[in-house]
Amino acid sequence: MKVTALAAHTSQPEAVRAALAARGWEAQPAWFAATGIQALVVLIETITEAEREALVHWGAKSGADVLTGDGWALIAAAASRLAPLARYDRAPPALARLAPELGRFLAAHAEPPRVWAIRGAELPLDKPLVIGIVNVTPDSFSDGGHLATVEAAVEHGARLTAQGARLLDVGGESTRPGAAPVPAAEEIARVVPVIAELARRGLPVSVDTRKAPVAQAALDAGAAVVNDVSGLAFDPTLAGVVAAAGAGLIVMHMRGTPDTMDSLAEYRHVAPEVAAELEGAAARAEAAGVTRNRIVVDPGLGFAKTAAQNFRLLDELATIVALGYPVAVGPSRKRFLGSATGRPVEDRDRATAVACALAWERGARLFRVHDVALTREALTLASATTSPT
Ligand code: PMM
Repeated sequence: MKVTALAAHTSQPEAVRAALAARGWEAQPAWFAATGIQALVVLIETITEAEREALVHWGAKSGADVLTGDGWALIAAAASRLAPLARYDRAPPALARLAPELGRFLAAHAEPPRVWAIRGAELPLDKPLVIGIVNVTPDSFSDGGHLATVEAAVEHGARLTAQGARLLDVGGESTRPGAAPVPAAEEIARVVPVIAELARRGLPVSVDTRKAPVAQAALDAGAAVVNDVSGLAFDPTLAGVVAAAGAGLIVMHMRGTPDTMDSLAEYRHVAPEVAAELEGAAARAEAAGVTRNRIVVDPGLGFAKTAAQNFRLLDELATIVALGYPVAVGPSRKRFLGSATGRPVEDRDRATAVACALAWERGARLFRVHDVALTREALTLASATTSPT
């Protein structure tokens, strides 16, 4: 049985909390009550006919809306009304299979992750966490060839940190559509001197790579995070390297390789399908020993998605957030922003900042961007608007 939360992007709980607080309720019970009455929509798939009948019966009794078809049901109800279905002692026996999945989802909804454990540190997620991009590639789509020397790359990283980046993502292989693969030795030669110097200066670094030998060399040079755009699909030994180092891991969604991904952008409903594939990648990471509190998931905007699919995914980001892992997004300067604004790649930083603010509202907590200062300003405004005071 598979449970997917359909996007419920709304600031309703905060409004309810404020109403209760204004009437004398203390902070904790007010928040608990506010999240309890929030309306959720949950899609349940691969159910039996008996389970479907039991759900319809339960819906009629409990006043929840249940829409069903062959092998699936969609339930719309307040979180507190759904909660009994996640309890073995309260759920109808015919729905016992639903309890563990629904329980995981409701727990993540009530208590989203507040910190991300990386190697040697815990990064708080109560405020937006901006990741600055340091590409040391000759051919990345927006900034390839800009940082031709180690010194230039390190100075760029230091500048992004001064602008508010909490992590610097160093990449040595372009992943733009159709990009040629780079041999591991070449990628290591590009990234390691930059990572070593940034780490020596005490700046937290992540390495953007799909390859275990590159990840290992980067971790040896002082990286604290591995950012894998292939979602552990390219090199099955990568997760083991991350686990052994106790590093943080970003698993991003894509299909195929940069060479083939554009032809694989076929979805019936993009957000639940990306969520399911990301959940599989995170499970592979955990099976290899990466602990749950070290994993961040990223829907991979621009990777194996059309412009329309990227916008749909951005709007339905709460479906990815409902997996219970912190969510990162990387819209920076991408084609789908150009398709909406008509702006060329060198003039997409404002659109990037707006996309990040929209993603924050929908539950994303980490933002991988080129222009840190501009995005940080937009996110400061977004988080000032949505965070409880
Ligand atoms: N995008 C790019 C590269 N790495 N990593 C994550 N986690 N998320 C992304 O969206 C992402 C990424 C491509 O952009 P670039 O060539 O400008 O670095």
